[in-house]
Amino acid sequence: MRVFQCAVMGSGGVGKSAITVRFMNGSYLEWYDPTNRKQLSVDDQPCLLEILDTAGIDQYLTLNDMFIRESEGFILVFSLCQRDSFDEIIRTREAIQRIKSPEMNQDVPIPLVIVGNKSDLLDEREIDSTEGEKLALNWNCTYYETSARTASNIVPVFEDIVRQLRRNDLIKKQERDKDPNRRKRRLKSKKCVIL
Ligand SMILES: Nc1nc2c(ncn2[C@@H]2O[C@H](COP(=O)(O)OP(=O)(O)O)[C@@H](O)[C@H]2O)c(=O)[nH]1
Ligand SMILES: [Mg+2]
Repeated sequence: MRVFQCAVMGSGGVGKSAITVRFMNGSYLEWYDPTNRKQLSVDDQPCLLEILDTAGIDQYLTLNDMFIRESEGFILVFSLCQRDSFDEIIRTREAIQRIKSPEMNQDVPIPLVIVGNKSDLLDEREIDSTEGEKLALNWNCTYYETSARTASNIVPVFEDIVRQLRRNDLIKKQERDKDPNRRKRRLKSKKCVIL
């Protein structure tokens, strides 16, 4: 089964762990399996999602770089009640692009979901929905407002990243099939197998 690697990133305190725990075992702020692997079915197809909750190490840039290198998809979380955390995901995306773009086709979008968390704290909002939606439009990705506390909109975030990762697999496969040199190499290697 295809295992998708996905990193949950964002400032400390925005709810990265709370969202991950909510998704992994349906509870709020409780212990969960540290392997962070969950099997789920999206559009009637099963897959394994490996989630890297970048817990408590947000400030160590080199570690973040390593997480970015190892991940295929990204869930960028900010708190709807904290303007700073919204600015932070813009910097995080720049880091992702810097690290990922040399190895990726510029035309292929990096699987990414923007998450505005703590939607239950209505009175404390600092970011309104249109700002998040505008950013998503700009980045050609999706935007969800969630609450790990009430479990609102958590599952759709992870289903969305799986769909994007699948689309990415498909684009990569189509590009490989298009490359004539690769096809030749493949045919050659097939001959070797017969010998
Ligand atoms: N009201 C509310 N509080 C939340 C929510 N998610 C997380 N929190 C609170 O924010 C704190 C930090 O959450 P945590 O998951 O540890 O953030 P992390 O540092 O990004 O992993 C928690 O102690 C919760 O009290 C949410 O959806 N709603
Ligand atoms: Mg955490």
